[in-house]
Amino acid sequence: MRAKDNMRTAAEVLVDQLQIHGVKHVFCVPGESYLAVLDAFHDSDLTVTVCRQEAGACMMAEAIGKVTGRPGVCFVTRGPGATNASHGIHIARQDSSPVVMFVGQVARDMREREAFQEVDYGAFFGPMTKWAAEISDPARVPEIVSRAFYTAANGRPGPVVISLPEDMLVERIAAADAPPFTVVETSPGAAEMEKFAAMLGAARAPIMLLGGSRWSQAACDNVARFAQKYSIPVCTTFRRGHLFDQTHFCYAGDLGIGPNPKLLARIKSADLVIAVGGRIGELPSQSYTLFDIPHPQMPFVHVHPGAEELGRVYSAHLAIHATPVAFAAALESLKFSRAPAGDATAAHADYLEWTEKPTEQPGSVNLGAVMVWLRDYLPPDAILCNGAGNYAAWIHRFFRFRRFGSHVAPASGSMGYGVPAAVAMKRLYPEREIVCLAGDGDFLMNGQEFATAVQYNLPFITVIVDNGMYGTIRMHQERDYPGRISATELRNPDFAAYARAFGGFGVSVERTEDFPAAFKQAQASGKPAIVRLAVDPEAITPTTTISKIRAKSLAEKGG
Ligand SMILES: Cc1ncc(C[n+]2csc(CCOP(=O)(O)OP(=O)(O)O)c2C)c(N)n1
Ligand SMILES: [Mg+2]
Repeated sequence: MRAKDNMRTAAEVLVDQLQIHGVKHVFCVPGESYLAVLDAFHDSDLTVTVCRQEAGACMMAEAIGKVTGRPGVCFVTRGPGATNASHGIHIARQDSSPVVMFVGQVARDMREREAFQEVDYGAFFGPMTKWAAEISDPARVPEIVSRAFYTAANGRPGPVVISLPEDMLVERIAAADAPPFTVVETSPGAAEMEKFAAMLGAARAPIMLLGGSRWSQAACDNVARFAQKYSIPVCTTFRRGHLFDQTHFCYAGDLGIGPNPKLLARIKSADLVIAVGGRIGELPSQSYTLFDIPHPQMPFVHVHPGAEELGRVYSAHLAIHATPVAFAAALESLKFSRAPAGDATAAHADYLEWTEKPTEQPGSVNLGAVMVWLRDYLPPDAILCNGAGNYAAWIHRFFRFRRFGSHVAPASGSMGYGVPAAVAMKRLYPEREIVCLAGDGDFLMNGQEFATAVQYNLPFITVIVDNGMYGTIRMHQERDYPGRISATELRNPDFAAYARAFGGFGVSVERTEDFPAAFKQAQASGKPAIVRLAVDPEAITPTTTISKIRAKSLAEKGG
């Protein structure tokens, strides 16, 4: 409880700083190492979500960071809590999402003895975070929390970990609060934009690649207007499909896993590539094969908010150190001596041809048909959350994202993300339709957060694509070691009964034509729901089957 003498505990100062920095939600698994913070939550205006495992809590914070651009916040206990949470920290790192994670720590007078659950967080998290620090002086709580927020949100965003010795948290101090942190935009210079205009004006087959973070709906709209004006094809990189309205005539497709071969051909023959926001990592670069390293073979513009990222892999013909928000705003006033001209219509036609109709699939459930139904049925502001697994290929291929922040999924390819992300999205946007898609393997990595959804009455629907295996790995296995199935089969629980046991709604679907009614039933239940889809294990991608992959591999190996 707060004292009346103007003195606050360090924990109270900390919780006050969070509110000053605009934090509304915190996600946590409690621990005795930060009881004083839990107590300070009690009198605060923060909305606290108590989770079932720290990875879930950290992924929830990451999802908030991803869609708002402001640090998502979680609290976890020392040793086991922090190491559990590292899964979410890795996602924040790879996805360039702002997260501030606070970790309980042993008392200062016990440090370095390997006291109960003691971990050196600087050493453990150091390479995965933008900053990892400990607050040993309670008077410095405002300073260090302020820096944590600036660091996580600005430049290339990422995770920050702050550890809190438990005896430090209960010290009473008279400390002045820090002012709210600000999101700092890095704007492109006039000279760079002039050069960009000259390069674009000279191009006859330009293409834009959108990715990364530091976007907003307004920035996405600016890019769409610009692309429309000059008919420039725009594609999105892995798990960033929400950066461009996929029904727009300039949308050229998804540059992720298993992209449209015509999109790859278009990029290879482009006479100008404009990469905005993303790092052009392993997936967008198609395992670093699409563009020559270090100097891309075609004129290449790289716009990125982190100075350290420019030139890290690609030495672009023009590197622009700017946030996507600032770059997109600057597009509006671009002047050309020769107007650019691209062929967006042809690019979009290729996209439509690739995605319009579901492909034929073995078995009685066609996941492509389910995705096509969902894309027509869900409102444009619905949010899809998912983790990793081959099932996601059907999302990328057949769903059509319309708005910024409508796809919340890990570019890091991390399993177990969908349910925590959906919990966070329903907490943040109770009025929006939230759908989680999960593989059977993927779901059970953090499926226990379904209990969190029930606890807080968060009615989102989880569609579990149940093929009885870790399908992605089985696919790779059949390619490399045909017929030698090893550690990829799964015996699953009754997922509909699982939902009911937690107090949610559950239904199992065996045929494509039964999916719409089941989905609507799940919606009507008003509860967190699971719709389990029985998918034939043969249906491993939208375009091939397990048997075909095996046969091809055996033929190649002469077996
Ligand atoms: C946390 C984590 N562990 C392991 C992997 C490796 N992995 C990638 S996909 C996959 C299998 C996914 O299985 P499932 O969720 O059932 O989806 P499916 O591929 O069967 O559609 C595995 C094990 C990963 N990406 N993330
Ligand atoms: Mg599976």
